[in-house]
Amino acid sequence: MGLKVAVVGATGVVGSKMLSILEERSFPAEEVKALASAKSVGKRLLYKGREIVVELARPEAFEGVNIALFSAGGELSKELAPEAAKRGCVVIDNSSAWRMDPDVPLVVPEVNENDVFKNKGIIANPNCSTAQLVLVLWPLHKRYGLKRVVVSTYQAVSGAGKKGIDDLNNQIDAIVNGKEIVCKKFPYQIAFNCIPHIDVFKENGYTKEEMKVIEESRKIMHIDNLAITCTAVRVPVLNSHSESVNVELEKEFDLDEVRDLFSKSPGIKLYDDYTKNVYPMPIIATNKDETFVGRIRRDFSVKNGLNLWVVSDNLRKGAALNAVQIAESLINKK
Ligand code: 2RA
Repeated sequence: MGLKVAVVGATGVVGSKMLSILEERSFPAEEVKALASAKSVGKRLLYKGREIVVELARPEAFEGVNIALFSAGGELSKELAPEAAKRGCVVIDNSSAWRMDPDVPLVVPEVNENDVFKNKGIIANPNCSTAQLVLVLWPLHKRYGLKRVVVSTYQAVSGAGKKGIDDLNNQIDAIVNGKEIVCKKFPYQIAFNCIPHIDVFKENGYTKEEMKVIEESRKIMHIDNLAITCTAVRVPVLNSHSESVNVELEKEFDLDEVRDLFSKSPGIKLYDDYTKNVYPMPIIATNKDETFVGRIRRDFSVKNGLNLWVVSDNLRKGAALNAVQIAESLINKK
C-alpha cells in the first residue's frame, strides 16, 4: 500500500511550503491530505495540479496516515501529535512544543540523521535559526572541535508568519504614503528598523528565540556542554535569515582548508570571494535549498578564531525543507 501523508497547518506560510516541497521533490506519497483548524476547513489547495480540500485537523483525521508534517503552532501540536502517533503515524513537528523533550529526536538530517530512527512517534524540526547554524558548525566540529560559538542573527519577517510579512509591507506602504504606522505582529515598527527581541523574554534576560538557538544546537550536535551564546534580531527583510557566527576552534585551521570543508559538506553552498564582492545575502539564498556561507576569515582576537556569515531561506531549510528531508530519511531506511 502507498504512503499517506498529511500536512497540518497546510494553509499557513510554512504549511503551504511543505506541500510545494513535497511536490517539487516528488515525495512518493500515494495520497496527501491537507489539514487545518476550523477557519480554513473547505479551502481548496493545489497539489500536483489537483485540488485538495482542507479538512479539520482532529484525531480521527490521522487514521491510516503514515507521516504527518505539522506546522500549526505549539498548542495544536501538543494536543494532536500524540493522537496521531497513537494511530501509528510518525509526526514531524515544526513547532517548539516537543523539541527539548528527551523522548523526541530533534533532527537536521545532514547532522544527526540517525536520531530519526529513535523516534517514538514524534520527531521535532528545529527552529529556523538553529537549522542553518548547525549545518555549518557540524563539519567544523568534526574536523577541528568547537570550543565556543557566538551567534548574532538578522531574522527576516517571514519567520513570524503571514502577520510578520504583512506588518513589514503595510508599514513600508504607510511610511512612503504618509499614512499611520500600525504594528500588529511586532512590538515596534519593523519597517526601516531593527528589533532585538524575537519571541518572549525569559527570566535570564535572553529571549526564547536566543535560548532555542543555544539549547537546540547542543541537542542536535549532542554536545551538552557547548559554550554558545546568541543575540537574535528581527530585521526588515522579507525572507531568509542571516547570521554572524564567531567560532573558537580547539585545533588550528587553515582558511583554504575550511573553505574546502564547506564546499564538500552536504546542504552548504560556499559563497565566498571578497575580491569579487561575493558573499551570501537574503536575496541570494531565498528559494534555494542550500545554506550559504561566506565572509570566511580569521578572528585575530583569539586563538583559532573564525568568523562566518551564514544565510539561509528560513521557510525552506529553516522549516519546510528540513521537515520533508526528515520524512525522506524515514522512508529511505524503511
Ligand atoms: C522567527 N524563529 O523567525 C522564528 C520562526 N520559527 O520568528
